[in-house]
Amino acid sequence: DETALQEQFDATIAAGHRIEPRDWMPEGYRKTLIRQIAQHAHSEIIGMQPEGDWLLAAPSLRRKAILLAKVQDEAGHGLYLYSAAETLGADRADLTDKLIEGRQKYSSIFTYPTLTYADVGVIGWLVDGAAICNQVPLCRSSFGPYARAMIRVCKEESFHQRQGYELLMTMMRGTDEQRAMVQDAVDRWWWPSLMMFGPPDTDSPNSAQSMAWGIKRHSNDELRQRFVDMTVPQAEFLGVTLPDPELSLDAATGRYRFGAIDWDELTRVISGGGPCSVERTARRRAARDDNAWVTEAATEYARKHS
Ligand code: FAQ
Repeated sequence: DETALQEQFDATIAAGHRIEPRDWMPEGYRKTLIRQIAQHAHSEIIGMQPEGDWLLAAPSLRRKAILLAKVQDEAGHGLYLYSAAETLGADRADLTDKLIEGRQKYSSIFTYPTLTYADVGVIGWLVDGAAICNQVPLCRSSFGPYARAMIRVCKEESFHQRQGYELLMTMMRGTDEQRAMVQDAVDRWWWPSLMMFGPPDTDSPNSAQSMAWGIKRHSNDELRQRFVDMTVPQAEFLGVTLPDPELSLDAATGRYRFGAIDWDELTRVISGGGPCSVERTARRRAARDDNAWVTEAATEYARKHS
């Protein structure tokens, strides 16, 4: 009966073991996972757009090959994650509809425009850096398919982060104009990168339950702090200034203090008011509609051969 199943589920979570798709799980656990995994998948797919905008304007064949590989990796991550959501009973086409209709979210970070090629480097360094901080603990998430997907995704994210940093190092060794481009990109992406970790713990409605279920392993603020601690020395080595006059090392804790985040901006962006919000979903809608014939043909082919 239900009580025994619930007890078994609780014991599995308490022992740090994995919940697998065929196991009984509370409806709230299933719904929370579908919400988070779908949002994560949508972020990967929408996240192809800001960098994809530079594919035809990459400064060299080498940079183009690297960027093409990275954007393709993001498509792969999205498909991986949609598959994980399907193991919970979600339907992929339905998830895409929800994204396009604004009923499901994607990461706030991808509503910002990429103005110069330095933005490609800064996305790799800061955005993939933040993604790694957030996702490495998800490799230990209590839901098996999500945790396993994260292992591969994190390996590729590490490569993405390194390519971004290498691109920025190259630009910093270049002309004054190139160094100014890097600094300008850092100025624009720093605060939005901190917002990727979500609202502060005092204002994060899902965190407590998600942590009790072992879906999330650390709070939003804890991961944000780790990201700052990791990134400040990298900025110093690179030779850029992070746009926060309050950033300072707390000698007692060894952690960096940082200034106040504009939470109104995050709220605005999450509710569809980001600089490129309209453009991002319109493009995803066009891709779905223009390519519908491919899906239909593939489905019909599969039907005939089954
Ligand atoms: N943007 O109660 P919480 C990548 C929503 S990395 C948009 O704290 P939760 C790699 C949240 O969904 C980016 N929405 O929520 C890449 C909730 O709304 P709901 C993707 C946000 O879930 C790099 C509400 O606010 N990574 O794609 C954001 O416990 C380069 C209340 O918040 C992931 O998705 C935000 N920043 O914690 C690709 C990681 N923050 O649904 C291309 C997995 C919060 O109740 C290029 N996800 N919200 O209406 C997570 O770890 C969590 O879902 C959090 C949010 C930490 C994002």
